[in-house]
Amino acid sequence: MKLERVEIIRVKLPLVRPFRTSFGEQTLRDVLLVNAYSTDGQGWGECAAQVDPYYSEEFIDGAQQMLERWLIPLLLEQRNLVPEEIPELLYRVKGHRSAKAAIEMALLDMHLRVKGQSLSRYLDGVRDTVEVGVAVGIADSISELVDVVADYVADGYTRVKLKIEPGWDVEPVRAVRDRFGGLQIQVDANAAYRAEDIGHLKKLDEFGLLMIEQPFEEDDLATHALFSQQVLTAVCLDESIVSARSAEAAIDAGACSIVNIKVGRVGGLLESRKIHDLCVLRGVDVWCGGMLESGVGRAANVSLASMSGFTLPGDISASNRYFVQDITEPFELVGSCLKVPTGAGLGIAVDQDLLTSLGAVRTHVSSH
Ligand code: OSB
Ligand code: MG
Repeated sequence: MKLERVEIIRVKLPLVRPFRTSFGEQTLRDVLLVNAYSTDGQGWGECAAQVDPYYSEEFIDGAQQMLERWLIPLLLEQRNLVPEEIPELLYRVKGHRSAKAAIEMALLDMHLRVKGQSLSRYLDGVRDTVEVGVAVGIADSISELVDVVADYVADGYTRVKLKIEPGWDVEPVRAVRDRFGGLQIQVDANAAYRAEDIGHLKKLDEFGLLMIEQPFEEDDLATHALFSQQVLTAVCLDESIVSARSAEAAIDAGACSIVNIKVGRVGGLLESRKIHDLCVLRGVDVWCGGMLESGVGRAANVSLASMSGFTLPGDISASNRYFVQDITEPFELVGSCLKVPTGAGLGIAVDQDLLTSLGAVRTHVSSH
């Protein structure tokens, strides 16, 4: 195919509940969609970058610049664009993985729609529903946290991820553990701890958690490895894993026994597949992380999580956990699962009228 033009769409979706992590609070999702047109057809992608560069060095306005000035022009130049070759074509640009992932997603969606194949089938997915959980932000009080978790349990979620930070860890986890006996619980620190906190974090062992996600800084494999030796709970890496190569280094270093795969963080669905395959080979469990995506990115996540190695519930909750109204058909909880889209490509349709009524801002990028 020959890429002809790309529309970048920005729209703000308020979150139904503020989401607080160790790096700050978010009250809305600033969505960046990529709507790509080629000689063959059309495809959608979503950029996972956040408003502020607090989770990673990327930020959503920077990702848009990157797409407009470098990534899309580079792809517009190609006479014959093959989706599998996109990572290599974009390799010249350093980093900016979430921006790269967004355009790759749109071109894969386009390619698969033309072929009439679902993304799940393309990725050799083995499930038609995927187990999901819900990420619960830091609350103002323990009783408020317990109430929020109770709402999610009532909705059908059987796994929660509690965000932790120094001063908000052992006691909130104890309260949720005490109140919800059978609930699967894991925690995520978003790199908020330091090596001297190892002794304190080991207290989490008494709660039978599924895992502790990214306690230390993203480039600190050594402290994660040291911690992994001392703690009984499985250690999972999120921010530290940006490619199949960095996943291999982390596994070799003994820094984790579980890997969180996020399409944006690792630069796309194709790199995600590589990490999945590596982890299956190395006997490391993987699960699909989330970045508060709209239905577009959520469709990609659910499809990715249908692959065989995704053995733990993903941070891929139902649309109504995030938004009053999603911009695609909503993803709904069935038991504690979401259905994998079966339509061609991402298998979703974007509600263009809704985008317009929400005040979406559109920017066109083409070669002339
Ligand atoms: O660390 O997993 C994270 C959201 C934004 C940035 C980082 C993270 C998250 C989440 C959200 O935990 C999970 C979701 O999308 O439901
Ligand atoms: Mg995380």
